[in-house]
Amino acid sequence: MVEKVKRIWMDGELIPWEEAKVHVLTHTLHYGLGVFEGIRCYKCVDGRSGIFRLDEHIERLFQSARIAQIEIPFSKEEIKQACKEVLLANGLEEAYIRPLVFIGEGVMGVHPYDNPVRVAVIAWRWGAYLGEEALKRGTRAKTSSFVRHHPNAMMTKAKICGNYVNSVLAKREAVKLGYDEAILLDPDGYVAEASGENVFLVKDRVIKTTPPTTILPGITRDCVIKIARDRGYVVIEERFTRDELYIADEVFLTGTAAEVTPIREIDDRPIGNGVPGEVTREIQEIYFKVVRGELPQYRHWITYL
Ligand code: PPE
Repeated sequence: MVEKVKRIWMDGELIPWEEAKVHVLTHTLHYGLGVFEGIRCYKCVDGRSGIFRLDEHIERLFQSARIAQIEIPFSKEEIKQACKEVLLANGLEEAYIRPLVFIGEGVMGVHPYDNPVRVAVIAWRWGAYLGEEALKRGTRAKTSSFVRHHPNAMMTKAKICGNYVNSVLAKREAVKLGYDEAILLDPDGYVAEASGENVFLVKDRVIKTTPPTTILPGITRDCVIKIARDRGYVVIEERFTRDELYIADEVFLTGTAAEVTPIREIDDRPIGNGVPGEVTREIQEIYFKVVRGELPQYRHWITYL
């Protein structure tokens, strides 16, 4: 259960949590065309709270809206301000922030015509996405029976609400079968992404990740690529198959919610020694320092409250 906070920002105002409701004729509720973001705010080493890569997340929100042909009735600056306001209004030092742009009620039928575009920014406390244990010891994943989107069916560069039906189905299937997470293949059979994360592998100390073609190009993915290259690692963006994961030395997932989560087993095959690898642990450790403002060269990624 999401732990309730006091206020939610909705259509330009901070309103009580209980009042942030919508009508059942909300267009997005029926047809799934809406866009959203997921952002984390961390309590930094100097005691201040900092929103991690706020500019990039809001930029992607507007890009998602452009792809989905939704006109957001607020400026990027106003949405960024709203993200800060929900944290301050709720006294949240660390939180997950969810800006959501959706089409409201008006006409029904798939064409939303000029139904109002509505915006909510919600913040809540959210711990480790796949659990504390997964961060430490790694998680168990299953290649999904569901295929990730063909870009001409659902455009993956946009974080569109409806895209997540595929994620929900895959995740539910994996959990039902006793795994923690689902890895989805693209329509050509190559690894695409997990239900809510990007996928990385390490082989002979070379790091590989899916090219940003049929995936959501994650902001955490971008951080990890930069951090790894700065540490002297070679990072390749190239398609790979599920069996390349099986014989990798290490595999890990990245996402705002999941942060850097090691994978210790895929489809009942242990990855490497079946424990988080050295490179994964190094990247994870640096990532947690970066988000908390411990490393000056990455501090420009943080918007302090
Ligand atoms: N792929 C998918 C499908 C995805 O949903 C996410 C984020 C990523 C990759 C990684 O993107 P980024 O957060 O920019 O590194 N998933 C979000 C939603 C989680 C949820 O369950 O809700 C997230 O991590 O915030």
